[in-house]
Amino acid sequence: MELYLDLHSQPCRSVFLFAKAVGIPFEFKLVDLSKGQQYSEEFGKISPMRRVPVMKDGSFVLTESTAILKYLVQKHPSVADHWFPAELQQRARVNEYLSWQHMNLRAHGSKVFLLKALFPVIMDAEVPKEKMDAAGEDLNQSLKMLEEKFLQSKPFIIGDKVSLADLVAIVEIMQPVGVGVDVFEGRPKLSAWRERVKKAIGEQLFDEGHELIMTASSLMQKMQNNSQLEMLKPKLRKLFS
Ligand SMILES: N[C@@H](CCC(=O)N[C@@H](CS)C(=O)NCC(=O)O)C(=O)O
Repeated sequence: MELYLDLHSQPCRSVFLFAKAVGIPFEFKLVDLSKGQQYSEEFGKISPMRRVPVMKDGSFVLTESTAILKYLVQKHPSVADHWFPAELQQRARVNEYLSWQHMNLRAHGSKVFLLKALFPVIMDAEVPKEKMDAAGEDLNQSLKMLEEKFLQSKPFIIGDKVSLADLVAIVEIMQPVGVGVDVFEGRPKLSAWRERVKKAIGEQLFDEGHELIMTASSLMQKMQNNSQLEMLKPKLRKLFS
């Protein structure tokens, strides 16, 4: 199996960490987003969506991180049940979180990240304060929902054990953290949950998966000197306007 990834990307990290944590072997195919490699002819043949992650299992190509995660669970019976429980209502809880996160925690965490990491390079200007404040407020609302609706007083989202829901949540949360927005400050419950998730994945593996994003400021420098950036500018300008 091949996984096309860039570990700056949250959905790529979820697939990478899951495969490694449960011992599914794969070939790591780097698609360097900072170099615009998603627009290469070669990658276009694999996925016309030009987004990562992509999984290639023989001739079967699959996009969308949550679809890939579920495919891996279902393909490998050795994967422990708690990751995506067979029991109807537990599985529904995982699916509930995965459905919610796209337009909420992912959207809001990504916005803060993109504003901090890319806005100044793309727009050649500082981020307007009201824009940053609004993005921060949205992210706070999502984090509040994660704590109050999804986690409540349980160790993990579905109860006593880690699942795909926790994994997908933590990789999104680490995105703003990578650009210096410490969302764990003043949130002891969320911090304790992060430590449990880290332990469940394996601390060394967790840090390996997050190494790039924790030095995301270098991404800005890399992109600044990159001619491919011109291709990305119109898309990002639209996002920021
Ligand atoms: N819903 C997709 C999102 C994939 C996605 O947005 N990937 C981003 C990186 S986080 C990407 O490849 N962006 C490249 C681009 O838009 O040019 C998933 O969960 O896999």
